[in-house]
Parts: sequence; structure tokens; C-alpha cells
Amino acid sequence: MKKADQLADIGVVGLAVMGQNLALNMNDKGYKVAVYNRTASKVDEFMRGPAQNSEIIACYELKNFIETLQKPRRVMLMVKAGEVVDNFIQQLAPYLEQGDIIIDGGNSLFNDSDRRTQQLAKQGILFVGSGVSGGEEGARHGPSLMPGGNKAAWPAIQDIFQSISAHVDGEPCCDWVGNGGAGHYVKMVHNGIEYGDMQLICEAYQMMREGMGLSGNEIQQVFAEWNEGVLDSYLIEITRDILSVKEADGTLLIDHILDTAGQKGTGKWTGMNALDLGTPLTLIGEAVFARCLSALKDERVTASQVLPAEAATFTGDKREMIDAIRDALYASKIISYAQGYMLMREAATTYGWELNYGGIAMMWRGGCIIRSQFLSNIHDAFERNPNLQNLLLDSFFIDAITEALPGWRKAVGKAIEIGVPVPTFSSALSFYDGYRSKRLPANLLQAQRDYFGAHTYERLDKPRGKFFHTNWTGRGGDVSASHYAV
Ligand code: NBP
Repeated sequence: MKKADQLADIGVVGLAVMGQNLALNMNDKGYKVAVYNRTASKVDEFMRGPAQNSEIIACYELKNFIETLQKPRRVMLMVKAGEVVDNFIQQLAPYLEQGDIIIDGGNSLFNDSDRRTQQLAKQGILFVGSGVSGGEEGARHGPSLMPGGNKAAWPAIQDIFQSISAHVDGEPCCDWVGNGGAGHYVKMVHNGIEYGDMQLICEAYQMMREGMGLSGNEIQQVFAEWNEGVLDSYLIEITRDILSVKEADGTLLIDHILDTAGQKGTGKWTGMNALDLGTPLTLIGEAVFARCLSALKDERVTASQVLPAEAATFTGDKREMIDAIRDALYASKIISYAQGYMLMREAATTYGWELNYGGIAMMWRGGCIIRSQFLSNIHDAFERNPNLQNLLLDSFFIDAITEALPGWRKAVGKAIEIGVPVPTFSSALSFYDGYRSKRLPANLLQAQRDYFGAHTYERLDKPRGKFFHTNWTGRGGDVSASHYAV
């Protein structure tokens, strides 16, 4: 039996890129870490390689791994999401005691984390489902961490989590998110927003490259300039850098990369959840579909040979259009975050979470892929009004949209004229015009539904909740359909 001071503060299961780097990060911050991996040779490789000068303790059996940990035992799983997590929980549980903690730091579905929190609570084990963002670099030097689950675990993991996370202005990019699956939910929305941010940048690039015929170097300069202003963010910064990478023959690498996008599902999950909750998350939805359309490369090549464009070529002042594109990007980004926050608000109501919206913006300010200056503005908006119904109603964002609106309309109008696809710029603008509309054409839609299906409608001149049916053709009856929403 090891003495208490020889025992590890935390154990990490899973030694692929994330587990290794988190373990090294914890070690650097002065925590004693034990590690375990299904394939034992990976433990050896890690200990001989990156961990050779660390205090990390290698374990080859789960029983011994657990015995190496201080109580309450803290075990962090960094393994493939899904069944693998359930299997490890099953294998670990017999060795654990009341008050011990299992943390899942993988990209798990929030519903799974909800279920695991509840199931393990019955055995007295505290489960934490934590979003971890920032990839390899973040895991090694400071990720954004979004822990949720059984709050009784938070005091026992807060120090470790907030020490290893990224920091911005001295504040950790990690705080308790909420009960059950809340941590993984917020990570899922983060990833959805990441899909949106990336697609917005790609549309700006496409407008300049294909629409306006700017050279790679010119576009690189534009991104460099944008990174100094309101768009200052990790994704704009890496775009600037990507656009400067050349092949041996001097051509830009970017021009040789096949234009079909991959995806691993978190954007799709966000979109599916928005449909479930009835939230108009249009921008992220379009970003996911844009990746799907890009994947139809062969079909697009065929279509490009037979379908007419009937589009104009770009004319006009290039500088003015570049500024308009910047405004479109900024305003659309505001819409995307406003929609993401609308979704989290709806989820909090549906799943019974108390989410700290300003705190979430703080967690995303550093360490993660969507990190940006802009997130401080969101944090400030919720500081001004913690009950803010929608980001678009905050004074800072009203001013920002007001300023960007003319350029936004100009860029979307031009894109349509010259035949450049801008699904997120344009759907964001349509959402904006819909959101600010006192009256939408849903009166006609309700009339249509009532016409063909007797689904009834409410009237402007009668109280809400009172439903009417019209026998539109004179041939239908007076019986109406039941009221329910799905
Ligand atoms: P992977 O997602 O590639 O998972 C590798 C780990 O899972 C290894 O320890 C591997 O063990 C273990 N594993 C697998 Br795969 N199948 C197993 C099985 N049937 N039984 C037991 N163990 C199994 O590693 P990662 O990229 O480090 O990511 C870890 C988690 O963090 C994932 O959930 C991922 O989605 C998430 N995440 C990844 C990133 C990133 O940038 N990579 C960022 C944020 C979050 P083995 O060595 O024995 O095969």
C-alpha cells in the first residue's frame, strides 16, 4: 500500500493525443497523475517518450490504477465516446467507493452524460461530463473546460480543472456549467458555433477569391487586417496563416486542397437538437448543410457543366466590397451566437438546467477553437443584464448590427448577383429580418393549414389560445383537428 503522499491526485484513462497532453499539463501544474490505457504498449511509449521527465505514474491494471489514487478518487476518461465510456465505467465501478468521481472528458452526447450522472449517483459515485476544447495544443497548455454533471464533485475537481485550463485576464476558462449533461451540451453548442464561424470565414474567402478574383496574397492581407479589429479571433488568425503556406513550386497549398469538407457529428447534433427544441438555429444548420453539399464533389462537377449561372461578373470598388464582406461576416457572427444562446436558453428550460450564460462566454474566451475578443462582448452583455432574453436586444449588439447592416445587405446582394453561394451570410440576414418583423406571413400559413387539414388558427382580434376554423370551400365540415405541437 502506498503512503498518502505517494498517491496520485488524479488518474487519466486513455493515452491518445488528448489524454497524454492533459496528463502532462496536470503534471506541469504540480498534480501527481496516474495513467492507464487499454493497450499497454501505449503506456510504455508515453512513459519512454513525452512523460520521461515527469512524475507521472504508469499503471497496467485497472485495480492497481485505482489503488494508486488518493480518496476521493478522481478518474478522468479520455477515450473514444460512446460504448467505450460505458465499458470503462462498468470496469471501474467495482473498485470505487462512495464519493469517488468519474469524469468523462470525451466528446460524449449530452444525453449519455445525463444518464451516466443519474445511474452512477445511485451507487454513490459522482459523475462529471466535461467538454474539453482546444485540441492537442489546448490539452497540453490550457484547454477550455466545461464541466457538468453531479455538482457534489465540483469542490474536489475545481482546483485541478481551473489550474490546467486556459486563462484570459487572469480568469480560468473553466467553471461549473450545470447538472447532468449540461457540460457536454454546452460543448456541443460550442462545436456547432465553430461550424458556423468556419463557414462564415469560408464564404468571405469565396467571395474574394471566386467572386472578386483577388489573389491568395491579397486575401491573406485582408484576413491579417481583420484580425486586428472586431473579428480578432483564433479562426481568423489561422486562416491568415493558412493563406501564406506555399508548395515547393511557389503556389499556395490552399489551392491544391480538395474542396470536400469532413465532419464528425457535433454540428449535426446541435442542429438536430435545435429541431427537437424548436429553436431557429438557422446559421449552424446551413453550415452543416454546406459541408454536406461540398461533399457532393462529383455531382457538382457534372452540374457545373450543364447548369447556367446567369450571373454578373464583379465590378465596382474592391475596397468597399471587402469592407462590406467584413461587415457581413461580423453581423452574421452576431446572429450565430445569438441563435446559439437562444438554443442554450431553451435547453436550460427543457432539461431543467441553470446555465450561467456570461460564464459560458468566459469559458470560451480562451483555450478553444472559437476563442475571440468578441466573447468578452457577450460576457459584458450578460453582466449588464443576466436575464437578457436575446443577445440581439443588448445595446452593444444593437449598435454593432446597426453599423454593419448596410455592408451586410450590400455583400449578400452582390453575392447573389455574381452567383457566389453564401448560405450562412444570407440565412443570417433572413433570420435578422424575420426576428425584427412585427408581422410575418404565418397568417397565410395558418390559413393554408386550416384549409387543407382543419388545423385551426388564432385571430389578431381575439385572445391568444382561442382557436377558429373556417369552412374555406363550403364543402368541408365544422370539425377541427386537435391542438398539439411537436
Ligand atoms: P481517440 O478518440 O482516438 O480515442 C483513443 C482512446 O480510446 C485510446 O486510449 C484507445 O485505447 C481508446 N479506445 C478505443 Br479508440 N476503443 C477502445 C475500446 N474498445 N476499449 C477501450 N479503449 C478504447 O483519442 P483522442 O483524440 O485523444 O480523444 C479522446 C476523447 O476526447 C474523444 O472522446 C474525443 O472525441 C475527445 N476530444 C478529442 C479532441 C481532439 O482534438 N482529438 C478534442 C476534444 C475532445 P487504445 O490505445 O487501446 O486503442
